[in-house]
Amino acid sequence: MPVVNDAVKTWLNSHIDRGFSPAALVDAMVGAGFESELARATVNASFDAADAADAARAAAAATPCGIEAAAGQYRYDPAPLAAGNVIRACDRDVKVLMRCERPQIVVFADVMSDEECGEMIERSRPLLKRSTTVNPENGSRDVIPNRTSEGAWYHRGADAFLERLEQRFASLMNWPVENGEGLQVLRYGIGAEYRAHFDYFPPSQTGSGVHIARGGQRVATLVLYLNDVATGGETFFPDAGVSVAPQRGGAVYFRYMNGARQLDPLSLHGGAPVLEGEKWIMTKWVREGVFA
Ligand code: PD2
Ligand code: ZN
Repeated sequence: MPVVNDAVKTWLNSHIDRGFSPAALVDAMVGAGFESELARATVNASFDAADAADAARAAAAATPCGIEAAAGQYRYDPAPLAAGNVIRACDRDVKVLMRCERPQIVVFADVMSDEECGEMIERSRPLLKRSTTVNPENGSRDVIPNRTSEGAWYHRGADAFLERLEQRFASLMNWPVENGEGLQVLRYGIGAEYRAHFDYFPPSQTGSGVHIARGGQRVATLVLYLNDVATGGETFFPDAGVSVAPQRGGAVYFRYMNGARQLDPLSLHGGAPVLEGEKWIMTKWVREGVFA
């Protein structure tokens, strides 16, 4: 007598997806030698599981902000990034130094040249203003002690130099350039930090709505390091036990929303206090839809 193993379940799921009826699948299993009660129970259980998955997908699609997954419930579907140890990103070969699967983190070297990093720093120096964060209640941008950097924002495609960088980052992340927010450059002096936070807009916070309305939820972040930091300033993921040291021209990518619009609580991260020297970074946040 055959047994119900993973291969049988996979076969059942694929036939349910293709529209076969429960009766037809029970008949097929009985024809293959399964006992009829077992066949009926197995087919019913597979239909129940498929219905539950459909309902979860529909709920996620109907939820404007996505769904913050409970610990251990986030499903790690494949990130859009290319495989391999070197990724051709438009006009540049980028080295992959580290990949972490849970949460999804990739560390890169050689994303930007020394000259490009220097240019971004010099352009930004006169524009810096104290950084803000999104107010959880009303969505306004407030100065708070958790984030003590200074920053400058750039409109997407503001000039040819920025456009070229944006094309490269879009190619590296394999995500449309139109879904990217404008670049933001940040400077951290000694002691400055960005305490642990999420880059996605938490669905439970009313202030998230106004931000989601423009391009949908954030799905991933690319943090580019514009200088070497003598001590401190790491990008850390406290619940994953991962810490990335800034290296000029390198970057860290992390992805926190999957295709079912679940949000990954393991993507909690921060910028550690700078202990010596200063830290310059540039961030590219990307949305699920076009950010206009
Ligand atoms: O400063 C950092 O390393 C950092 C890391 C992750 C900054 C941010 N996120 C951010 O500005 O969101
Ligand atoms: Zn962040």
